Amino acid sequence: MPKKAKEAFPKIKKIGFEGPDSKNPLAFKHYDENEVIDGKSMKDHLRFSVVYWHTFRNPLSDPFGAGTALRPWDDGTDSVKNAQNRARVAFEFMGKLGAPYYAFHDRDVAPEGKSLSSSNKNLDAVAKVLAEEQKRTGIKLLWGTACLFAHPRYMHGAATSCNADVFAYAAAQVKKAIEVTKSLGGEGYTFWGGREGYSTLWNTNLKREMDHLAAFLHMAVDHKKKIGFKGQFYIEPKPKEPTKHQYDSDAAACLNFLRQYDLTDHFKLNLETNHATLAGHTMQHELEVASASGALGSIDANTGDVMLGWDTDQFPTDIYLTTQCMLSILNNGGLTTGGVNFDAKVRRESFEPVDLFHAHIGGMDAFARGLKIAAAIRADGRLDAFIKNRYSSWDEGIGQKIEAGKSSFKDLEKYILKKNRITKNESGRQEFLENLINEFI
Ligand code: XUL
Ligand code: CO
Repeated sequence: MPKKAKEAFPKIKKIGFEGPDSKNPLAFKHYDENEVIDGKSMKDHLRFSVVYWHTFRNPLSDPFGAGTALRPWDDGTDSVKNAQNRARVAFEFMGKLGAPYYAFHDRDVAPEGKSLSSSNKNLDAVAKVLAEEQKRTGIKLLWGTACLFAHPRYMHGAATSCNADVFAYAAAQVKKAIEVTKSLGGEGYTFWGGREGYSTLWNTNLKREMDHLAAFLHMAVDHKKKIGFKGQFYIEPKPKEPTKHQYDSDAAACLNFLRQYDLTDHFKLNLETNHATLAGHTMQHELEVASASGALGSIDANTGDVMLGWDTDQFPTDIYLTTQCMLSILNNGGLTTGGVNFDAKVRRESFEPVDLFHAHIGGMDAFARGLKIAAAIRADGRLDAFIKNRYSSWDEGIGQKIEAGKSSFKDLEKYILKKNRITKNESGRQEFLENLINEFI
């Protein structure tokens, strides 16, 4: 029988849907998990997920000061017992919130031991509680991952370390993390290249490091097959932080890497808003790039701050952003194995436990609105019809011939010399379309 823990949030009941007129900060105004949009419930469209590392492990420190987070259930030790208790608290939180999924790094849920085998033992001991709590609540694991960046051994990277022993250690750690993810019924496994990059090229053999990263991922694919893990593998792009340049810098770089090393069949992308911004892209750009290659897998939902240039990992509240995300996702056929995973943390000043609820409720409502708006834009059809018409010269005549691969420079020269004018060149109507989108927001 799973142990019933003392409630960590005794004053907070299950968060319910109260509709847009509600003034209750502990209620959803827009996310009604049962509301059906385009034939699917909101719950199934959005597949919300809570991240263990920020929500339960982030002390809310910054480079200038200590952590401020008040977490009364935490006894302040790095013991397995404390980790097990925290796991039960996490499930109380997720259950009350109504999030169907969660995600974790091995070292968030269980403490690092003095040796790899004691770390593995700690992980097994906490995974046992995670399994019990998953069973009790019905909450599922969206994806697992390994923390290959916090311990000093990974100072030069993990799979791209200059030291082969570190590569071996990382491989063993990932092997275990995939096995634990499988045992918990995880629907995916994410590779974010924590320190897979460089701080200076003066000391770096870039080609050799990229080859090693590919070898590492091939071994992960082999192990996945060997143990029969059916979850989806994801790569999560990020251009910098902690290193100056991360090899998985953006969606296009990841796709190129996967193609170069013959890994495209085994990976999809897990795209994160604030990582897109750091790369100088919009999230919409990253989603469209991934989608164009059939590689849009999952999203880490957060946002940066326009005035700050680093990875602030804030909860997303901007309806334009969530609309863009959901439009790309719906156009891509929805999230299948992936989810909307809140890789976000409350501000250092928001140190009370209730702030964790406010933050997630806000993010879930913002995505619910984005979903409804995106579905309405699609049902309206004007945006789609505009784009279709914009490319209509490709649906007939010379355009059709080019797309079919049946023309050459010589043919095209002949064609245009004869025609000697260009037809169907119309306005891009950006302002008109921006106004159209605003009709729905
Ligand atoms: C770091 C980041 C990670 C990954 C998982 O910026 O986003 O938390 O999502 O390793
Ligand atoms: Co992330």
